[in-house]
Amino acid sequence: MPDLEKLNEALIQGDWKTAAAVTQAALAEGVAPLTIVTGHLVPAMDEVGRLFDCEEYFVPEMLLSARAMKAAMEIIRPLLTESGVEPIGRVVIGTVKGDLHDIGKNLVAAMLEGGGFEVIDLGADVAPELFIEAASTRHANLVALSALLTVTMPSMKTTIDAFRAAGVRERVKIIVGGAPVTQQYADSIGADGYSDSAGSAVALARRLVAM
Ligand code: B1M
Repeated sequence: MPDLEKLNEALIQGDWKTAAAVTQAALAEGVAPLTIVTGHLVPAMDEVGRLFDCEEYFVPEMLLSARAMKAAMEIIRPLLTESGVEPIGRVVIGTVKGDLHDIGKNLVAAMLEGGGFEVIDLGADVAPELFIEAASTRHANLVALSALLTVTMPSMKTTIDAFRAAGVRERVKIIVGGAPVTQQYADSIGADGYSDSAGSAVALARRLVAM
C-alpha cells in the first residue's frame, strides 16, 4: 500500500513532484480517486490554511502547496470526469471577481463533469458580465459561483444582481459555494442553491436542473 501520509506531507511542504508520484502510486494500487481528494488533499490544504493563520506560512508557501495540489489533481481529474452518460445540463462555473482561489472551483467543475454535466469553466476573478455572456451564448441552465474570501462574497451578490438587471435571471439557476459561504448568505443574495462541497454541488445541480 502506498504511504498516503506522504501525500499530505508533500502538499504541506509544497513538493509537487512527490505529490504527483504518490498520487500515481496510490491510483495504481487501487485507491479510489475521491478518497485521495477528500481524505488527503483537502485536509492537507486545510492544514496549510491553519499554518497561514498562525503566521508560520505566508503567500509563497501557500502558492507552492497550491501547485502541489494542482499536480495531484491533474492526475485525478480525468478519473473523476470519466463517464459515458449524455450531458444532463450545461453549467457555467467560475470564481467571482476579485478572487483568485480556483482549486475548490476546479474540483466542483470536475465533479459536475463526472456527474454528467457539460461544464464551461471561466476560471478565476470572473466579472459579472462574463458570467452573463457565457450563460447566454452557451445556453447554460446553471451558473455556479465560487468564493473563498469574505471580502469577495459580495461579488456573488453583484453577479446575481447583474443577471437580474440584464433581464436574464429567470433563464438560469444560480448556485453558490466556497468555504466562507453559508446557506443563510445564499438565501440573502437570492441564489437558487448552496452547497458546502463538490460532491453535494452535483446533487444540488441535478435537483435544480430536474425542476
Ligand atoms: Co488564500 N486564503 N489568500 N490563497 N488560501 C484562504 C482562503 C484563507 C482561509 C487562509 C487563512 O487565512 N486561513 C484566507 C481567507 C480568509 C477569509 O477571507 N475569511 C486566505 C487569504 C487571506 C488569502 C489572501 C488575501 C492572502 C494575502 O495575499 N494576504 C490572498 C487573496 C488573493 C485573492 O484571491 N485576491 C490569498 C491567496 C492565495 C493563493 C493564491 C496563495 C492560494 C490560491 C491558489 C489557487 O487557488 N490557485 C491560496 C490558498 C491555497 C489558500 C488555502 C490555503 C487553500 C484553499 C484551497 O484551495 N482549499 C485557504 C485556506 C483553506 O481553505 N484551508 C486560503 C482546498 C479546496 C479544495 O477547498 O476551495 O474550500 P475549497 O473548496 C471546497 C468547498 O469550499 C466547496 O467545494 C470544494 C471541495 O469540496 N466549494 C464549492 C468551493 N467552491 C464551490 C462552489 C460551489 C459549491 C461548492 O457551487 C457553486
